[in-house]
Amino acid sequence: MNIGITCYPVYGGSGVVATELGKALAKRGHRVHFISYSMPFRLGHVAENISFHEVTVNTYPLFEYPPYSLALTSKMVDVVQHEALDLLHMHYALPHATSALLARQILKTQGERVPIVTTLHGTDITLVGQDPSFRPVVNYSINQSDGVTAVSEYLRQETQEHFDIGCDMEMIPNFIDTDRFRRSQKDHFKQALCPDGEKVLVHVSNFREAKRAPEVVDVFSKLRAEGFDLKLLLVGDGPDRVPTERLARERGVYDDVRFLGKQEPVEEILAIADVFVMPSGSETFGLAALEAMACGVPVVASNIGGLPELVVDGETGYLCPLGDVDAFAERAARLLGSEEHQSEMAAAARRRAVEVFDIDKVVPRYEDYYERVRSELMAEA
Ligand code: GMT
Repeated sequence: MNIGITCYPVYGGSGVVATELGKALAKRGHRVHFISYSMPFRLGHVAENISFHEVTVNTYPLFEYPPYSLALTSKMVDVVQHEALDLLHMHYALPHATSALLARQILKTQGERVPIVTTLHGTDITLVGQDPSFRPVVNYSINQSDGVTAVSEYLRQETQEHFDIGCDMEMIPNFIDTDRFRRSQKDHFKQALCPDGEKVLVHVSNFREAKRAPEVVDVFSKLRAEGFDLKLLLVGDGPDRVPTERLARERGVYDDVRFLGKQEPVEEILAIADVFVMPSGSETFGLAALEAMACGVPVVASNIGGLPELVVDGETGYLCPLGDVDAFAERAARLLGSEEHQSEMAAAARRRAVEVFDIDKVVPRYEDYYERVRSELMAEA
């Protein structure tokens, strides 16, 4: 199949998922065309079967807000026509699905019909999409897409609850390359960061408010106060990084906390982790937690959103009430305090990642869905 993919190229889990999906589809023999304002950061270099079509928006004195979504539509029309695309797959409803719908209308006037699949990821439904300034557009874009998928059952239900949905939605979970994300020996790294064999707590996020990163420092401080020899590695960057640093100083644990910033080979850091902490207040799926699980790291997470679909409480990690720092510290202590318990949960976490979320199991579900959407359209025509 010849597939166009649009996503946010530089930030967020939706861009990561879209890019990894495109790469996997290309490996499986499809031709994949990324259409966006810059090269998706996870793409690396353009490989066989993959092309990148850059959307440029010309400025003009009248345009206080240059209309990116319209330039995106024009580029989609161009790529569909010149590359003979069979389907457009939009990641994140705003504005991608809306731009694609307009492209579909324009192409229709020229006798062409391109199916549009929209994948809902998170804040396009739970936050931004519910803002009155966007809600009618998101509602319309979901209902008018030829196919709609959501990355968790939770997100599917949230969409149904908060929008007027008159179409079916398919749940296709996010996935992980379990060959890349696996436990590997990183003894030098471990030795450099933990010279006295300390255990390692890890948190990976974009340090936005919803991630509640300062709570990770509180959990860490409690564990230190209980006598655990421990280091904390914080990966990523964002608005809450400075407050998190400040809190680490206030709690007197700053010397044992490493702020590593944005790191691409995150699996190398996860290779030395003992427990992954995710105290998020909002998470439709929690891709970072899946990356940890694939690397055999038990996850202690908030019992919210799509996280219970990922973390099996008491088996692959623990789920705690939102904001309950004591509960987070107590569950982490259970793991850190027993090698046997930790390694059982680590193995169960890896097993769940492989059995349920492996890329080779999930990507065919997208292929099947594309086929279904296309054949339904053909049947209608
Ligand atoms: O809002 C974000 O943090 C970014 C957002 C995105 O769409 O780029 O992430 C969402 O999508 C990810 C990939 O499907 C999920 O793993 C995240 O849980 C989800 N984030 C939230 O729901 C806050």
